[in-house]
Amino acid sequence: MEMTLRWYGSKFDTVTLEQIRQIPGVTGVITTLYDTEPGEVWSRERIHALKEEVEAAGLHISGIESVNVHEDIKLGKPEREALIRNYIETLENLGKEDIHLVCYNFMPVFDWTRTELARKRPDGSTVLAYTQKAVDELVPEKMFESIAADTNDTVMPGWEPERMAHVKELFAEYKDVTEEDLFENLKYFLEQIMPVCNKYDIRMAIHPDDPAWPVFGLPRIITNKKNILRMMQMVDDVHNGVTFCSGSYGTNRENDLPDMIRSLKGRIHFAHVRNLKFNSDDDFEEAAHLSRDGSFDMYEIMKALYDIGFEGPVRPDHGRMIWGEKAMPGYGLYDRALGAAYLNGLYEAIEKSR
Ligand code: DNO
Repeated sequence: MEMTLRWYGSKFDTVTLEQIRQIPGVTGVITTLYDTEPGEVWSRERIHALKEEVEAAGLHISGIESVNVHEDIKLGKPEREALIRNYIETLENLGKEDIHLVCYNFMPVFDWTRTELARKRPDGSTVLAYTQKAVDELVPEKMFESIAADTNDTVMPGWEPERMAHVKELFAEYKDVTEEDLFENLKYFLEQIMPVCNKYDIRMAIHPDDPAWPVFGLPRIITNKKNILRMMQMVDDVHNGVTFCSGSYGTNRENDLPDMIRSLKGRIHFAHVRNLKFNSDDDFEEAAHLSRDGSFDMYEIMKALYDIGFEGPVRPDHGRMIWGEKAMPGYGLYDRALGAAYLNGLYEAIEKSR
């Protein structure tokens, strides 16, 4: 496996490539063209420029997170035809630039959902947190306002203002969309893009829904073992794969994370490894990566990845905000660097004990 860090590009990230280069064992970044809109074609020139910038810093692009999927594709509207053609063109341009991993998600309207971006932990750090109660009491538009107030002047992925401007209309459009419809629309999308993925060997890695249950009455399907296996089977191609995100699948305590990893052998193309601390079944906060700071056994998660022969990129995920850092919540340098070092340590120990 290759240790990587997510990087939003020099215009958007408070963390620099030079800093990432100095984290022991980190050789690649997971990045994106953060200022593109879903549905837009990524030009080969822009991809090439991004690649050169990353390589000039002594790193390389290990994958893209994300090429976002336009809502009309998720909704299965007639407009999807042109939008899927654009998506294919983007994949083609990525393939030509020798990029072979694309993370995306199929969550309606919202990407990940948290109710607090700066909950204070006993050690004085702040973290992202979620309580079902807060969601139940909120109207979706208000959710955006409370998120926007806490972002340290950064644009949070999945919560871009342009996206939020259309929240109300989107909710109306999803009114009659069922989980079955969403599965159908995902299948349609995947079938259309598989030929280009095969041609350029691009591994698509769907990110789970976070939290792993429906929020605000919107359907959500990438939530558990049964559904993800269904998705793998419905388009049975190795390029139709998974981003295994422990922090997202782990929100549902019925998900047995090491077991899920083992059942997805060969289809996990990318891993986000982080820990959560549960205060009750529907109140959790993001902990340090260390097992004993949270509720997951990180050793078992890393061991399962090792056991299935996972060779793709892994990244520490959301970190706590520590040591006075001001950055995009979850995406500062310090705690993610600690996370990378810890995961590398676990990995070395697992490898040597085999
Ligand atoms: C949150 C991330 C997600 C993820 C997308 C992938 O920090 O885990 O925004 O990148 O869902 O498309």
